Amino acid sequence: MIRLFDTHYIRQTQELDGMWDFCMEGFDKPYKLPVPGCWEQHPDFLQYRGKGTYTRKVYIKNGGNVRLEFKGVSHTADVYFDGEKIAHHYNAFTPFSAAVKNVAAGEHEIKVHVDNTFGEHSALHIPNDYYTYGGITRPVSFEIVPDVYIKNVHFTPYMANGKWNAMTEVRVCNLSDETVNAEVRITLAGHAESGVIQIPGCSEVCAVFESEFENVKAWSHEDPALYMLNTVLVLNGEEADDLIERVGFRTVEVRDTKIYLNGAPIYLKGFNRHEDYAVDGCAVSLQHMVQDMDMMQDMNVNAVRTCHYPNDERFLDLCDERGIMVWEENHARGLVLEDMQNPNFEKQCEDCIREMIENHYNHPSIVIWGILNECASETEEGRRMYKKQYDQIKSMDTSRPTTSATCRHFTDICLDLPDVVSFNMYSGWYKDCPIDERNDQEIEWIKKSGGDNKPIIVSELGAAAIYGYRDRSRCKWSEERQADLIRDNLEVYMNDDRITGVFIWQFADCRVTEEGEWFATRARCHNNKGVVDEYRRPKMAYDTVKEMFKKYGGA
Ligand code: ADA
Repeated sequence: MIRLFDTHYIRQTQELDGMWDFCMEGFDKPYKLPVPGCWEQHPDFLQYRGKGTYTRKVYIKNGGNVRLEFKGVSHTADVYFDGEKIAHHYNAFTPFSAAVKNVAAGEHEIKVHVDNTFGEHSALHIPNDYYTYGGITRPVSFEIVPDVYIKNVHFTPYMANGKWNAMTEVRVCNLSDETVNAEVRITLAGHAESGVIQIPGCSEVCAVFESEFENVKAWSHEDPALYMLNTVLVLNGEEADDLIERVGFRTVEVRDTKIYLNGAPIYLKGFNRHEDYAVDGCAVSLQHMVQDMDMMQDMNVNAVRTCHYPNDERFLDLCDERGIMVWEENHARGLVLEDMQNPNFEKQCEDCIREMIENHYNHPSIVIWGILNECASETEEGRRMYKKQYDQIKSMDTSRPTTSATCRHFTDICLDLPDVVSFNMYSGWYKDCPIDERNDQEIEWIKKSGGDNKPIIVSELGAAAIYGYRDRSRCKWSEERQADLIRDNLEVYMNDDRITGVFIWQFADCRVTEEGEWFATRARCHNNKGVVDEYRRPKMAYDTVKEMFKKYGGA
């Protein structure tokens, strides 16, 4: 399943989930592996960091233009169609597509060379406190599109004269050499509009609709109202293509020290959640996504942070449906200046931000875009790159605020750049210090260092515990200590009106790489700060969070 709703009624589309042929580079032993999936789930590839090739056949009944969309390949893909290279993509966490014109009816071959190796070619997937898996790890769709088809639709809601309005941008792509006239029709909640556009050969044109809507409800945490936005492309009087999006009417603004949703101040309370599950790797199944969501909602969250990369759209669809507000961020974790000076870094970040916003723009649940978790924001060169990425986000989307989670305490020189200032703080775990005093120091420094009069989020707080390790001494690594530290931290942060949100690190234990100077010191080669373990078995802190999020922070 690609999304939690049908995205086409007219366009021919087929999902390529299932068993693909696989072979590891340099070996001709044939395997069959599931897609989506990680090769690490197979006993022969538990720790395999290398290259492999996935292959499958597809049958086309009538000829046409083929469009392949990969929602995620970890971490680099080279895609071949009948032996011709049609796509190259870096980054496991963003989708990419490729079109092949005038394909004949009959059987065809798709081959995907996948690479999850580390090295200079990979500036973002590096040895880290999460695992870079290998495989076609998110769903794949196969479509037949007309010469002129709908590339994407972006919906930007806003309030005007007390009524919900929206700008709808429909990007249409013309694969043919000829100029084509097309009619674009949009319908939402009984409202219908249409317009005619002319698309020159081999180009794209954007049709823009400005609409006022009657009888629609706002999207909110308490009442996440969603609407289907149907876009149809009419060519020569025939309905030739369509795209269905699901949207919500809501606005997000930053005013002074608060974040406002639909004009009301919000307090974000939730978890940092890695896409990692014991038996799935990063190819988290829908069932396990739903289980994660059910457990987080059982703990009374209203938000989630997609640490540290764009998430699977099915999870974002779940957040839309459940009213869970999302901090989605580009792919980066803990990169020092030397890492950011990798010659591939800036392009790989730029591509990730563009693909994240282009593909996830319509999710009402996404209320903030984040960048560069704990990267080199204490350096002038780092500042240049932070500013470049914030500017890129604003050039694509002015409807959402920006932020970045810093750990450059007292040295960060980028706090003036984002709309919201966020900091990661592990008082009581990495530093035995009074939580409230350390919090006061941090906020006073933030206010003097460019972050004055901005909303502040504690983007990480937490402690580790080994599941099942109970100790009446409440010593470090016991479940008791983790519960105590999370309680003590939340007591401070959720009772400080200078703070507008908290994200606990982290929802579930996750696998980390054995490579890297210190990750190997992680017990079990896992980051053990989850309030549930990688099998989603709750630790004592689960009930602590459930109680604290019920007690504080509003609905
Ligand atoms: C950092 C980082 C997280 C995780 C955490 C920890 O704040 O942002 O990804 O590594 O520390 O567990 O230490």
